[in-house]
Amino acid sequence: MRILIALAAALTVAGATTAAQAAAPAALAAPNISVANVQSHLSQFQSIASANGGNRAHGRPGYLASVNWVKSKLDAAGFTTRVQQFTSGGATGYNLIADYPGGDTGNVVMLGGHLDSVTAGPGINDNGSGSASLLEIALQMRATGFQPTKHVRFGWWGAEELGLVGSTYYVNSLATSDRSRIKAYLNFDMTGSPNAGYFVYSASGQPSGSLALQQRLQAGFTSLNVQTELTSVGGRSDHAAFARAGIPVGGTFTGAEGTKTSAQAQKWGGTAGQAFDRCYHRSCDTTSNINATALDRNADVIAYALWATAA
Ligand code: DPN
Ligand code: ZN
Repeated sequence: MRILIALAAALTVAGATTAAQAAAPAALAAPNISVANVQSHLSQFQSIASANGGNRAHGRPGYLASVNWVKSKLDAAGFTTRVQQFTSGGATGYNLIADYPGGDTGNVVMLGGHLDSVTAGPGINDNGSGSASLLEIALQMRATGFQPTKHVRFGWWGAEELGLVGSTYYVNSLATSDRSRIKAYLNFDMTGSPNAGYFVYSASGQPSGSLALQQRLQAGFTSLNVQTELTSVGGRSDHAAFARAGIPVGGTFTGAEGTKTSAQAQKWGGTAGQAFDRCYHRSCDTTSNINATALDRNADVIAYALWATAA
C-alpha cells in the first residue's frame, strides 16, 4: 500500500499556482514497503537464531551475528555505520548506529528498535519485526534516492530485554550538543503480532513535540483505513531514554501479552479473549508468529512518517 502526501493541494491558495507549487513535485510519496522483503529479513533473523542455539539474545552469539548481518546490508547501501559497545550483566553488548548521508545534521530525525531477543527464543515478532522493517525502510531511502532536508539516523539497540540497556547507554553517551540536535525519535518494537492490535504511542506525558509525531502516525493508519488506539508504553521500550532527555518520541505497537477485547476484535479482526502475541518471550516467537498484514501496514506507516518528518 502506498500513502501519498498531498503537498500540491496544501500549496494551492485560492486556485492560484504559486512559484513554490510549480517547483514542487505533484506529491511526495513515501515508497510502498514490500512486506515480502521485510519477511525475507525476518527469515534471516530466524536462520541466525537457528544457527546459534535458538536465540539472538544479549551476550549470545546470535546477537552479534544479527548486528553484523544488518550492518553489512546498510554498508552496502552506503550508510555510515558504527557499532557502539557497552557492558551489561558481565557480557559485551552492541548498538548498531547507521547514518544516512546528507541532510541538516543540526536537525536529526532518529528511528530505532531493539535487535536483541530474549534467551527463550528467536525473537521474530519481538523484535525482529521492528528491526526488519527499519532495515527495509533504510534500504528504500537509498533505492528511491530520497534526499530529505533533515539528517536521518537509525539505531538497532542491544540488551533491551535486560532493561533498555543499549538505548539508555546511547543517549547517555551523547554530548549535550549532539543530544539537542535530535529533534525526533520514533520507536518500533513488535509490529507484527499474530493477533494484532493497531496501537500508536500516546504523546500524553511525553516531551512537547511528541503530539505531532503521534498524529503523523495516526494519519498514516487513517490513510490505510485502519483504526488505531493510543497506548501508553511508558518505560517498556527504547523510546524511554530519549523521552527522559526531552526528545519528542512516538511509535507503533501491535500488542504483546495483553488480551484483545471483544470491541478490539470487532474493530481489527482476530480473536477476542486471546493475547495479541501468545508467543511473547517464548520459543514459539518464530517466523510463524507474524501477522503479515500488520507487518505490512506498520512498515508502510513507518515509511510515511519518516518521509513526512524528515522531508
Ligand atoms: N519492550 C517489549 C519487549 O521487548 O518485551 C514489549 C513492549 C513493546 C511492551 C512495546 C510495550 C510496548
Ligand atoms: Zn521483549
